[in-house]
Amino acid sequence: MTKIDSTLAKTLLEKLWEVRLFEENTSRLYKEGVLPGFVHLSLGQEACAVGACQALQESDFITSTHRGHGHCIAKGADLNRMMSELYGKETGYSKGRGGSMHIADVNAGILGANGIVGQSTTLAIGAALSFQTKKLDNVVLAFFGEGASGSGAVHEAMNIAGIWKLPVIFFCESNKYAELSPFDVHVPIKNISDRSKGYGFKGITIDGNNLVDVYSNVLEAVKLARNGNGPTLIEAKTNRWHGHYEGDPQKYKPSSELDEKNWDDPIIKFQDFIKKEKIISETEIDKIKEIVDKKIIEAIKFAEQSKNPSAEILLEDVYASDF
Ligand SMILES: Cc1ncc(C[n+]2csc(CCOP(=O)(O)OP(=O)(O)O)c2C)c(N)n1
Repeated sequence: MTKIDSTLAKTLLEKLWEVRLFEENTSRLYKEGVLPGFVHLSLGQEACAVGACQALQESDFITSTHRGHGHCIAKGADLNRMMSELYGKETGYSKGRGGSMHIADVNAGILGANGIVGQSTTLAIGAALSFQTKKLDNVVLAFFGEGASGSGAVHEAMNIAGIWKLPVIFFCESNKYAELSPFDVHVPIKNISDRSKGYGFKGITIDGNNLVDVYSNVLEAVKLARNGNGPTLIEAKTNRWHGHYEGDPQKYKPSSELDEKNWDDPIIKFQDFIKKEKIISETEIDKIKEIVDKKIIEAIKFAEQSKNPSAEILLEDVYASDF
């Protein structure tokens, strides 16, 4: 098993809490009517984002989805600019014009959240082809959902990636539902990972709520890709605790899944592991959460105090206009 030392454990736990607390606060602010637009939260899926991104280097890229806060945070996006974007403020990643699904930071290797389901994989193979052509050893990890996996775009991306042995990791967050449709309504097989056989590369299904499993399996896939051995499809079985979007009444879920007592919490799982293995002390574990709590409060303050975009800049960054 991959060794988790105390420095790594602290980093991982801090990231897990950053994702959790950023999104819990987003949920609250959305309910309070503070945040405009639409938000899709990944609460319950934190181990996927954090484990996968930790296995990458800073110069590697990710492509993300409509449920992308966790991916962006885990890959190193700035919490203040992210929160500002959600508030629609001019200090946000897209100057407040895009909101939750328009967070990108190329310097941090984040090629963007993406509202077009499935297209994270096509963007990823483009970036991977560029790395391969330039003979760079960087890799690209594409996050997508099991719903996206049924789209033509994902099939085409995997097919080309298999033929050209592109340095890409296809990371499917298999969270049981695509919008309101349960897995078995739109997927005719038990595991999405079985599809990799059709593209000529390795596929594996893992416990997406187990951070150590996610991290070690992505490390393995990254090693293959970096060494010119092509893609891996990793299907991480996980749970989306909230609705498809905030405000979704979730009538399609059985009541047992809505009961918090039954939630398989990836953070508790990881903390239990750290305690059992005596990697860091309980006091340190508690301190990490307190530190992150303050960071999120700071990010909210930063967003609140930032300016709304002025009307004068309405036509800036617009590529086509009649004016
Ligand atoms: C090309 C495209 N088709 C349909 C939609 C509408 N849509 C938004 S999210 C979603 C389901 C995505 O499910 P999945 O890929 O499993 O991701 P999850 O929401 O579970 O994270 C759909 C169909 C879209 N945004 N883009």
